[in-house]
Amino acid sequence: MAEKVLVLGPCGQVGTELVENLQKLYGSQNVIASDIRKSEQDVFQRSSFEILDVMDKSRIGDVFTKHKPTLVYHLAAMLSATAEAKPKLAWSLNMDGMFNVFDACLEHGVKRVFWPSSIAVFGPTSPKLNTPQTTVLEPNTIYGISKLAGERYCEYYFRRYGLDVRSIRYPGLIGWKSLPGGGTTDYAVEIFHQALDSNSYTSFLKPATSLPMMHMEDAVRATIEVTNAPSEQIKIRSSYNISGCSFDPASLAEEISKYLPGFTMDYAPDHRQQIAESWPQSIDDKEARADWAWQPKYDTQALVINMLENLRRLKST
Ligand code: AKB
Repeated sequence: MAEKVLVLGPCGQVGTELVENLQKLYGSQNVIASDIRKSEQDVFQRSSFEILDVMDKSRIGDVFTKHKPTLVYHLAAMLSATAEAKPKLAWSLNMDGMFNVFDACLEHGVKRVFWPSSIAVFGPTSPKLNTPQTTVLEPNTIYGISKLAGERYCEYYFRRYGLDVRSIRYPGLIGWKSLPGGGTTDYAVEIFHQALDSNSYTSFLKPATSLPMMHMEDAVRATIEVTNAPSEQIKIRSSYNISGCSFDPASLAEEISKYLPGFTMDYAPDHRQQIAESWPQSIDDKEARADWAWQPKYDTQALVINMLENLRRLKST
């Protein structure tokens, strides 16, 4: 039977590129996008679109009844920086949204669902370098706490109800097709836009704040690969560490200035600095590599070249 894929919350940074890839894989007619409002981007004009708030359980039921999905990607969530400004709302959206979607999967016979976790599950007491899959998890942001609770629920729903949940811990994601919103790692996307617009950027993180990062192409491929791997290969039922590259604002600026001579960077750290300092600097992803053959393609240099080339082309048309 052909897959019918429902993507909840796709109008953000990951969803835009994920939907495009799912359309290529399954056909646009077999992908349904749903979000609280419709984006004008071309990708969302090619598939059915449902206006849907994941907090509205009965509307989720209606959409499942109408489209009969066989596979669900649940992306709707509030990211780290926005969540700190609205902790109660962030908790409700991130947790209740997840319960509503997982319960709808059980009620409507959907066997497989993808749910994104984040490096935010790690906290100040986790090892900073090559942070292992299994280690101390004491996040101190509401976003991280909701992601950690979510991971425990992924494992619980699998063991208790047999729902085949697939999940990865996203690092900071960097792509040229969409903009991030409300995250701590957003500087690493903004910098490319500003570099091309004004040859300068003011970073909201300090120069030596190293964080795990990944090109969006790798992140979307990882998302599809972990979701489509044979069930018996998925040995971790909470969420997999995945690693792309790691850099800090100063070294990213140095790499950019190789291609944009004269590029200047200054620093005005804000509340996001504290969040960044609670996270790892690099990630050990050997379990993902061993279990479902995960392999990133982009290192920092390839990522910078790809971002500048594509954004330059987009900005000149
Ligand atoms: C954020 O900065 O909140 C996200 C994340 C690392 O999960 N990009």
